[in-house]
Amino acid sequence: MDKLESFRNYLKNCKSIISLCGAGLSASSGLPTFRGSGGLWKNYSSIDLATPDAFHTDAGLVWQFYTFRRHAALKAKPNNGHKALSKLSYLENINYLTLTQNVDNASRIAKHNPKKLLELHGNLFTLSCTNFMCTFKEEQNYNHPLTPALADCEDEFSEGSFQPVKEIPESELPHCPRCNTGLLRPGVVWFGEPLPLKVIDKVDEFLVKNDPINLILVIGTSQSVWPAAAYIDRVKQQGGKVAVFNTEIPDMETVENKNAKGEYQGWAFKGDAAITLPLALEALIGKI
Ligand code: BJW
Repeated sequence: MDKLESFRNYLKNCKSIISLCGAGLSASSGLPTFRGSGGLWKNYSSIDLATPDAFHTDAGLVWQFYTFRRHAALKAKPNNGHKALSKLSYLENINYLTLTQNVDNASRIAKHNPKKLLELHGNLFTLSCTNFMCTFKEEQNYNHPLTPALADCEDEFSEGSFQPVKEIPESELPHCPRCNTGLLRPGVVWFGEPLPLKVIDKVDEFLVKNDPINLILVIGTSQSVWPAAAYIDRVKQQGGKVAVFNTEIPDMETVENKNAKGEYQGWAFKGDAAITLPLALEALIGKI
């Protein structure tokens, strides 16, 4: 039996499915990934800029990075991978949940069922106040630029070529409209910060209530960030199988390990998730 047929056969008997999504899902919508050649912005590493340290050291630099990201996300259109998951999220005969590490809003714009979408690393369009005494949080703010000093950060993604960034004094960065003193920050989860407790609790609740989860779709993620990547093992521990959708699958044989009878125990679909995912799910969701 070929791989796609084997996957589709397994899929049709699944009662509970989780997807774990990463930056690769939005790559064909024109949004850069974090790691590899796609992970540079004006010669800075995207990973180094997504940290509390970077924000404390140079909030102006980090705000320029996030202004670029917000603008790119506002321009981007969801691709067929987002649309496939959106369709999956409305099927009534499957217990389903999407865990996305992406902060770009693309799943929401693809009209994903909001009750079945958890944003593990927050959202680019959420703003919160950094003043310890202030609880201001705005869930969705699409203004661009947020202050006049942040205009002109929206130039195209520049891979490797150095383009200097401006120095912006703190007084010209977004400030809290409630306390008027605190600097605003993007409502995303940086390294060393805890994931939102409410979100972690909802994932746990789903995993316990729907044990065993039959399948986890691992889509466009390097699986290098914790605790997100740990959900893959958690599903495996419950006896569930793994299907990976990625342009790079270095350990193809490990993912696609077969049992003694030669039957697939997991699947690796190498290629653009915007193409491979809708195709793999077609029997459930129809054509996109
Ligand atoms: C395609 C494609 C196409 C391309 N189709 N595919 C040592 C061991 C274990 C853990 C740790 C450790 N040291 C530190 C930690 C914890 C740390 C961590 O995981 N570090 C690792 C790097 C080791 N984790 C944390 O700090 C987390 N918090 C935490 O643990 O808190 C504990 C705590 C508890 C209580 C109090 C205090 C603390 C937080 C992690 C937050 C991650 N944040 C970021 C930035 C978010 C904001 C923003 O977007 O700016 O999240 S970092 C970045 O990585 C971003 C992403 O969501 C995340 C994952 O990246 P992703 O999505 O996988 O992207 P890439 O680029 O890595 O991969 C893209 C993939 O797509 C590639 O595989 C391509 O091949 C593929 N691809 N085109 C299909 N068309």
